[in-house]
Amino acid sequence: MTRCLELAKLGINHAAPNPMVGAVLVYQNRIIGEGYHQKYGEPHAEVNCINSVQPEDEHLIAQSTIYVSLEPCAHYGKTPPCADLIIRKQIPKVVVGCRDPFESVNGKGIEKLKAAGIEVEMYAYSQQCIALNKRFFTFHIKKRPFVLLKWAQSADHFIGSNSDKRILISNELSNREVHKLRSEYSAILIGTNTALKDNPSLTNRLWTGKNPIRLVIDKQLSIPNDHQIFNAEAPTVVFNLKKAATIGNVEFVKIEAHTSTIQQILEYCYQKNITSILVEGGQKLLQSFIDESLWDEALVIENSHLYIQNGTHAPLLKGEISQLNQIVLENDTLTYFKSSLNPYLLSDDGK
Ligand code: AOF
Ligand code: ZN
Repeated sequence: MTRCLELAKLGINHAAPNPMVGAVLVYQNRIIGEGYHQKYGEPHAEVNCINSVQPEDEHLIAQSTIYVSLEPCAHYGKTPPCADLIIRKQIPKVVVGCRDPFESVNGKGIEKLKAAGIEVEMYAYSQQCIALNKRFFTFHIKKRPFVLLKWAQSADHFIGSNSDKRILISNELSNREVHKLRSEYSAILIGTNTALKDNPSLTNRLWTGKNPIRLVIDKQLSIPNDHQIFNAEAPTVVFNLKKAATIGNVEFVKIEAHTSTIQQILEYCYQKNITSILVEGGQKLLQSFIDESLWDEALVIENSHLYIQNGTHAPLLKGEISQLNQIVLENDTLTYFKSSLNPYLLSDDGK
């Protein structure tokens, strides 16, 4: 199963909105096949695993055990059910990493295998498998995307100064870490003031992999057309009070004035199969996610040498939180916090 998880992680940049899944076929303590879910819409881990078996080993499949980090699927989606494939190949035993929370599967894969007389063993350390797919699990169980809040603060806990001059708080190494996150998350969200003040492009330039979809709140449509967020490098969604339209790579989504803006954004993401979002500011937007208890993890980057003394205070995490891990990169300390309101992420494994 450890090998399954290693394989699964290779799908980090392309599997979403699907989960990362790995599979290993074992005949008498020898691995005769391995595979993982490489890309959304393409074959599942079990298919790639079984297809990888060398012709001279094919006769062993019906005497092997298949390990899969997620319950084999039971539904016809973009691909046919993996449970059917396992039954057809007459694999006598399946070790399942964890149950699939997706409504069309959710135990039905396991039932199907058992009904066909296959021995199904549930992996003892299923939390490791769940943690790997924390975004996918949160999306299906909470019916909203996984939310990571991120900000950089000075040693005295300010995220910006009072002057118009932009102060660089984080350093090159921690910026790279953020770009890695941008490659892993499906979307990135900012508020109006951040867009106007910083004119960010929100693309991933310092890491391999894709750009996230850019989400911006601009209720009065005050962000100029030539701002970087509208460049052609990634799709952009503008949540506003005035119009619904699609112009090139920019979609304008009309929201209601009297309902929570972030609830409406999360609902939009759920409908569009956007399983995770990275919230990069500003202070008001981050604080509203905290106040509405709609966050899963927070990444706080603190520059230990910088004192701003006067400016915008960093958001304040409240409620039940715990520290996940900490990385020190030159002057910056990156601390990941976890909201204990997400019961599906009980373990810190797989981080
Ligand atoms: C598996 N093995 O490797 C993966 C599974 O649209 P489809 O056909 O690709 O189905 C997507 C769903 O299948 C996804 O939401 C999840 O429930 C499951 N993913 N299942 O047996 C795999 N990636
Ligand atoms: Zn499948």
